[in-house]
Amino acid sequence: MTTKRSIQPGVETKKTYCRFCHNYCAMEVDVLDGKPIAVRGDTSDPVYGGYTCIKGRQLPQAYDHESRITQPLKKLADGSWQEISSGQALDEIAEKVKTIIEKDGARSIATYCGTYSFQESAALAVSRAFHEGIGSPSYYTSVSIDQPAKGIALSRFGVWAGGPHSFEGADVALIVGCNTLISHYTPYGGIPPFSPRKALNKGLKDGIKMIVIDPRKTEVARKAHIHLQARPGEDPAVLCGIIKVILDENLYDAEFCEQFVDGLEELRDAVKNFTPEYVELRAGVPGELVVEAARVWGNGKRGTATAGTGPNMAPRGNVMEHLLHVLNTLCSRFNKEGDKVPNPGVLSPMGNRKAEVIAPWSAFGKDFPQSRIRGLSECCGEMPTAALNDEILKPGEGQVKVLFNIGGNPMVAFPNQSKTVRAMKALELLVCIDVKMSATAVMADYILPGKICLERDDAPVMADTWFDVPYTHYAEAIVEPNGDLIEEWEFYWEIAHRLGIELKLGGSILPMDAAFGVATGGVIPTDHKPTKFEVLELVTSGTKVPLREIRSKKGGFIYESIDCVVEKGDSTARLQLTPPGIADEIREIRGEHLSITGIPEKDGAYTHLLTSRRLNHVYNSSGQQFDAVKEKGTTNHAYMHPDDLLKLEIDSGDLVQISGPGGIITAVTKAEGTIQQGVCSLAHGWGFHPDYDDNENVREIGASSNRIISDEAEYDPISGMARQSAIPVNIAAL
Ligand SMILES: Nc1nc2c(c(=O)[nH]1)N[C@H]1C(S)=C(S)[C@@H](COP(=O)(O)OP(=O)(O)OC[C@H]3O[C@@H](n4cnc5c(=O)[nH]c(N)nc54)[C@H](O)[C@@H]3O)O[C@H]1N2
Ligand SMILES: Nc1nc2c(c(=O)[nH]1)N[C@H]1C(S)=C(S)[C@@H](COP(=O)(O)OP(=O)(O)OC[C@H]3O[C@@H](n4cnc5c(=O)[nH]c(N)nc54)[C@H](O)[C@@H]3O)O[C@H]1N2
Ligand code: SF4
Ligand SMILES: [Mo]
Repeated sequence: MTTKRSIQPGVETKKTYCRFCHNYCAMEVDVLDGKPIAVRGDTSDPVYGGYTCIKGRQLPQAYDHESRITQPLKKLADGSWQEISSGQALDEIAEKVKTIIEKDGARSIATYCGTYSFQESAALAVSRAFHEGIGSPSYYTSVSIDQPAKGIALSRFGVWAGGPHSFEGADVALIVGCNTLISHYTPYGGIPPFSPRKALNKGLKDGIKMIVIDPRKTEVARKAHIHLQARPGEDPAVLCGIIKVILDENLYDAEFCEQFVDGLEELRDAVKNFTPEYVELRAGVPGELVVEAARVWGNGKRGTATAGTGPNMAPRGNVMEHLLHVLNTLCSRFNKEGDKVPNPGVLSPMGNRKAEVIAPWSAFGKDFPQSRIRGLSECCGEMPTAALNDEILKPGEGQVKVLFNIGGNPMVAFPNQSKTVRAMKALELLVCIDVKMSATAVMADYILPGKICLERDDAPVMADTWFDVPYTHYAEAIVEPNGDLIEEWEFYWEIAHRLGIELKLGGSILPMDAAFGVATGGVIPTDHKPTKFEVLELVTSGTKVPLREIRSKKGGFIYESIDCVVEKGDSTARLQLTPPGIADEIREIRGEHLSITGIPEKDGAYTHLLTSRRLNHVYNSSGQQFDAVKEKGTTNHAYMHPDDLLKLEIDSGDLVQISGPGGIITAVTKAEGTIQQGVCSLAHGWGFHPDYDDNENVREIGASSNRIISDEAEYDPISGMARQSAIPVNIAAL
């Protein structure tokens, strides 16, 4: 894995990939005396071609930044921290866990896997195995406060086993509230995020027409042929309007629908009153532009409709995601029999892709472990994170007493910050694996310092089928660990070992994973500690290329020999355009009372709708401590239209008070001419902890949007997710 360079005596250049975010850019790192001294994109990588961003370039600073925790910390009775060894910390934690399981049952032990559990490639599989092993359903991840609607919609709709069209080769793309150029996030078929500007420009050059729905003229929207600058939260209405045109003008694939689809007539009836005039009134976009969007979409041959976080976090995310499946299905934007599947996955098990439907499956409801809160249940294999605070606070059988917070930051990520404070305080044991003293770690009983990516082995398990070619990359640890550190999977192994619990990796959780994702199999040895490589071999069991072979390559590699063509199908299952409840929900949306300006009356009086967004230089609450990032800004601005600032008689940069259903924050405004009037766009993950900051130092630390979001005022009935975007708020000058 090592190539010598003569830049400085003793410096070795090693290949790896960045895991600051989920984009996994291939990198070269100069290492001196076991420490990283410089990073740059690996220009020889066949997928990334040298691409990096400002966040990843901070990895050498992240390695020994003054904010980094390098020794396990235990909180003493007087609130001070004591440095202890990881062995002692694990012994004490295991002892406490054992006592609490005996006293309160296994359900009292909960895990919350935050974003960095997704970057450590064995964390999810092993933490899940731990919960299976002790018999605790209290397993939570950030997915249920991100886009739980994606899993819910698939489970109700069914899946086309041949897979969706890719961006490459498409002539049309419909992108709803997803800003890949900044977030490097893209759902199947969206803009490839690996070097996103290059991929987008290539697509445009090849003739792709993009339709973007976003209340902001985002970096992606600026490249669109049609930008529908719809009012936040009104995506279901816009999508129903588009579907109505597709159906009315016969722009759909009737033959495909006849063969593989149920519910066409009921759908037609449900959307019949979403006329262009109605959509214009309701969503604030010209009706003729909606018709044009429908025609551009419907007349295309290849391309996928996808959505990002914004519309998923607004109300009715489940319907919104469902309507995207409807659009893709009506126009049969799928790989058909004989088509090549660009990437069936390298770390995923062998298996054929067929031109057939995987039937809908049950993913939530009465047959699953029940939440004790708001009538919710486990959903798509995990409990609803928006209800975790209440599971901690509500006494009685099943009350959560212990929380392992793995690479997450509930204090700024969970809705209703004041409730999160109470919940974290109520725990008998809070363990955080983190790299810095986060707003949540400050409340922990134990902080175990995690490794940064350069210090550990990983394979891009999560991204396996995201690449648009059969690409993968095994990254070995390339620097010495800077302290007494622990990996996320290792934490669970160490506790399981001390409790004598067997860690059995399960199969795929959803049929969707079996079709598109990675399987896990085997038993992790409990009596002796396996290496990370051995664990990853188990996590990727059945992989198309042996992990050992992948490890032996230098850097990322495309496995050209993996060739997958969609075979003839034999299943009789059908995709469901209107599974139970969907048509009624669409009619319910149409039945909502609107004011004369088109705004639904149910939200009452408010001055603005607050929307979520991402910022280039930080990753949620990560990165704010680095010098180069601070130069980009030390606050998360409240972006507003200049005319809105004028109405408040303030200038860009002045402070405002934003009051929402869950509380009040102060924020620093910034004028953005291309944002819709009446919208305020604010990134989450900023601010700190109400016991330590009081909205005063917002220019230095930013403002927490979750301080004003309520988990109870409005939430999704299936996932429990709070209204995290398109939130009615009142904004006043300070
Ligand atoms: N209002 C509102 N709420 C939201 C959202 C929103 O848009 N608006 N977005 C939601 C979404 S999409 C998500 S994914 C969640 C995010 O929810 P979380 O994952 O809970 O939040 P993060 O801020 O990403 O927390 C990451 C934590 O990991 C730590 N960390 C950084 N590097 C490492 C490392 O190498 N190892 C380890 N172990 N830890 C590390 C950081 O210091 C930080 O404390 O928030 C959700 N909440
Ligand atoms: N640089 C950077 N990258 C990140 C992150 C980060 O913090 N910084 N966070 C990571 C995480 S956890 C995730 S989940 C992904 C998310 O990735 P994306 O989903 O691409 O996130 P955003 O860039 O916020 O794009 C969401 C868009 O939705 C729009 N929007 C808000 N409300 C609505 C609405 O009601 N309707 C419509 N149509 N649009 C709406 C916003 O204006 C915004 O442009 O990004 C990841 N990548
Ligand atoms: S986009 Fe940036 S942070 Fe994400 S993996 Fe690439 S370099 Fe790292
Ligand atoms: Mo996320």
